Amino acid sequence: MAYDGPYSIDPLVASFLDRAPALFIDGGFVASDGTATIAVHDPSSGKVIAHVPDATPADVDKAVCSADTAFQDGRWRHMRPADRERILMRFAELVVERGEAFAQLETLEQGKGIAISRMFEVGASSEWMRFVAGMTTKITGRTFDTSLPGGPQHWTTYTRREPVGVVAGIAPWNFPMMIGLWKVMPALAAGCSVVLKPSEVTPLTALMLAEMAIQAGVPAGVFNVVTGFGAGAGTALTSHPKVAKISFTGSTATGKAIGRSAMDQMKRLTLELGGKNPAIVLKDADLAKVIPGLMAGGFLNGGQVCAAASRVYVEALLYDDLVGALSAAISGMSVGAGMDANAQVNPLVSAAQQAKVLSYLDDARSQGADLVTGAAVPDQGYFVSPTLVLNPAESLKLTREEVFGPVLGITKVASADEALQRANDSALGLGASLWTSNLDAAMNLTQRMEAGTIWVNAHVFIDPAMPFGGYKQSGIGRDFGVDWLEAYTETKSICISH
Ligand code: TXE
Repeated sequence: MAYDGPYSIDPLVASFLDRAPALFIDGGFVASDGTATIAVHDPSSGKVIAHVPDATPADVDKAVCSADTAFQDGRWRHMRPADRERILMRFAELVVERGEAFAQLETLEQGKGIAISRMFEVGASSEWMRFVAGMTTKITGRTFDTSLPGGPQHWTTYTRREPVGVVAGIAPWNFPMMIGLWKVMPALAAGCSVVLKPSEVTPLTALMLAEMAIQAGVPAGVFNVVTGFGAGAGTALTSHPKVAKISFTGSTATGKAIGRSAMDQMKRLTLELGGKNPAIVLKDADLAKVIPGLMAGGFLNGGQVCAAASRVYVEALLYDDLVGALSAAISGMSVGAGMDANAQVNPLVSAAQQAKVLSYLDDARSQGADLVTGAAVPDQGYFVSPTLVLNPAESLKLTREEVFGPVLGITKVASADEALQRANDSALGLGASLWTSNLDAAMNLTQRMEAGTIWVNAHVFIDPAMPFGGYKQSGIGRDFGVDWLEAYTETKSICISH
């Protein structure tokens, strides 16, 4: 449908929306088998900007079979690694060349600030893409001596790493493009085929990405996209017998459900789930670093970040200064649509997410919690004002559950030990930060904090070289790092007697 919003948009975005996005199967856009569609909304206005198909089980089967055929005939995995690497590098270049269109499309469907879309969804994504593309030529096994009868001179034994097969990538709506690429790129680098299902809330950039991959030279069938709801298309995809591996990012509840069903067919699994991420501020911390660090850590993308800071434990000496500075910062933020480059507070992704976040705040208010609300937000669109909750009681839902919105709890503690004990008292363990200028404290506490990533004097920074994933119920497995492709390959031992 034609875009009729208030912003002047890139012609590539306009023509993409005009074309009525369809499923992407076997190298091109195809109509769904069924007639049901899903409306995509602009979160700043609530207006519908596109419709995508709600894929049927038959559509999903078609996509998986296309991926499986491509895997079985070897059109991708048997290609010379140097050629695959070049194609994936070209894919990254095309994403950069179309960067403005990708950034705008992401902002239009997700709501985040256009500068954040440019910086993360395009800029950071392209760095991840190149990092992974380079791994295509560096997949290695090992040789080793065994103690089998006759001695090692009569045996040659080694391992090969082979692509696992068809990968189902299930992506969430907070960073749809970047997280989608975190599923697609390692799968492709390893030689797998992939079917990506973006969130029903933000399905558009995944479809544009698939088009770019084909233009870059990825063969038809190797990268497919199905759009649809989790309960329908998502379940059909993750339970499909021809899917060998699932890579999922999303809520802990859905991750657990997918994990249970994956076990029936022993599918390989990477789960990156929710966080309730603490930030410990010691009395010797430098507030000039803490304030901007927690503003970014807590409010980037409206707090819709799995590693976002959500529980701050601050030693008493700094409590008043910290609360004062953060209160002033949130009240002075400018508010507006993501397409408005000057707006610092942008809408949340959906009416449902807005209602969910507001319900946590209503619960806190009804229990007498002390709330500091930031800049006023408009009624139209899915806005929530950045909010501090001072010394939230343990009984509040927002103290223990992932809110996934612009809400930061700040608790005064008597000591570093109390902060550590409270920080670790969670079923989740994705990220955590420590703010201090005391090296001994940093060395001691980083070893005792329970999370997959610990930042010191920073929060929420991630990098392709740095493994990322969760302790406890925040997930299984790690993304990124030099071992990333292990999760997309099987180890085969070869044992030759001679
Ligand atoms: O998540 P889901 P939703 C949290 C956040 C949010 C809540 C719900 O708190 O409010 O989760 O959001 C697909 N089989 N996070 O409902 O259900 C779904 O279509 C296969 C945190 O969007 O986890 C989407 O593509 N797939 C999180 C993806 O899973 C299924 C980021 C994520 O949806 C499925 C997003 C099923 N049975 C939300 N059910 C983070 N920590 O990064 C759903 N899906």
